[in-house]
Amino acid sequence: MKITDISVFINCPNRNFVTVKIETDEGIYGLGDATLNGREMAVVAYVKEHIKPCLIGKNAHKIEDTWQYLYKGCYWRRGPVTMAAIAGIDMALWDIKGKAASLPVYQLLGGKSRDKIKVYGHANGKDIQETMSQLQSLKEKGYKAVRLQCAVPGMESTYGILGDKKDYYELQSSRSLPPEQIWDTTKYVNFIPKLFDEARDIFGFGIELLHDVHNRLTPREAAGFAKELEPYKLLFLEDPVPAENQSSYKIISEHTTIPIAAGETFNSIWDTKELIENQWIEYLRMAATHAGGITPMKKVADFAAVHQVRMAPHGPPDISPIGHAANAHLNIWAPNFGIQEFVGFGGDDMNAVFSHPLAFEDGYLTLSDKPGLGVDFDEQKAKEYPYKRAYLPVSRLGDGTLWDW
Ligand code: GCO
Ligand code: MG
Repeated sequence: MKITDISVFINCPNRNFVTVKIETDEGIYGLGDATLNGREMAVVAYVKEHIKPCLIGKNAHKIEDTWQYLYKGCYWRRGPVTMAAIAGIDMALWDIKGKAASLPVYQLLGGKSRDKIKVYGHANGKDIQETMSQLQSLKEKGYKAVRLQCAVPGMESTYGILGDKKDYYELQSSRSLPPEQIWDTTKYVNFIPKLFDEARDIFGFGIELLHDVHNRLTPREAAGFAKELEPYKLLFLEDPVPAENQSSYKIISEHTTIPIAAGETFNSIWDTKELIENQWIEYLRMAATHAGGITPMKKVADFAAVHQVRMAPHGPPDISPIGHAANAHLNIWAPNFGIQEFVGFGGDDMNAVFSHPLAFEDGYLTLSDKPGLGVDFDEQKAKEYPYKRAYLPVSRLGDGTLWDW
């Protein structure tokens, strides 16, 4: 089966998504997600200018060889732009292979290790009370696990609550350039334990709770913060510090028993090496869209399993339904799956453009048996939602110093 064409689409049905379509001489096509929030156009150019010409006429069944060719063959390995571009191609090739075999992708990975995928939702309030009422309504919807974020009193602005568009807290600035927000570590670390204290008081310990620090602490600040959160028995504390220096996590894990998660921005197995080999984390947040697709994620999951690290893929609204489907096939297969982040699918516009094989039921996602990834993309409808330049906010300290995100 030969690759005859590769197209790249960039559309904004609520969020910007980069979609890759590979066509073959047997009439089967495959779809992949190559979305890189805030840097979408770089990936579009990478696929169009540097990947497409090399793959036309190549054998669509050679997924591993194509992955190695794009990763090792170009000399410049790794990096989020490269790996999102490779992910788009890799997912589309798995989609094609599944359709050709009339099997869902998870069957090609080795079959099901579970019937359904446990997920966690998000409660993001402007104060503790609002966060508690969001937690209540997620619990009523069936969620068994919820991430709690809350605006910090006295901070001029903060991440973790609804943005001006009201549909997701980190949504792009309406001015189309990155908005700037002020960060204050002291106020944050003094406040968040109160949020969890209140949640356990009201809801008890029958629901799993999580929290995301978004890399804003130093290792020792994070260790102290994590220790303070221990009584509230979190499922995990995410990204307490940046992971470029992996041994920062040694300091944290030596001081606390709270399970730690990291990895949503990792794009290579090498980013995980020390964290996993030293068992400094309990959960790995890598997702197929930013890690080069399904081919490397299978290897990452197996490597993590050797060290009792479980998979908890990144599942934000800035991954398209195709990326969510790729994660779902990996999740239903991976023996060491832990939990999937899931904040719902972005409303009518997104659902008009993408169809997907997932359904939310009582705190779990189910995955249909459609061949391939089980997704589709309406190219005509997508034209109604042109790309909109959009960025995440940038953080600064009160004195103007640029801070971690
Ligand atoms: C998460 C992530 C998101 C990211 C976003 C950036 O845990 O879901 O941290 O909140 O900030 O996906 O593109
Ligand atoms: Mg995160």
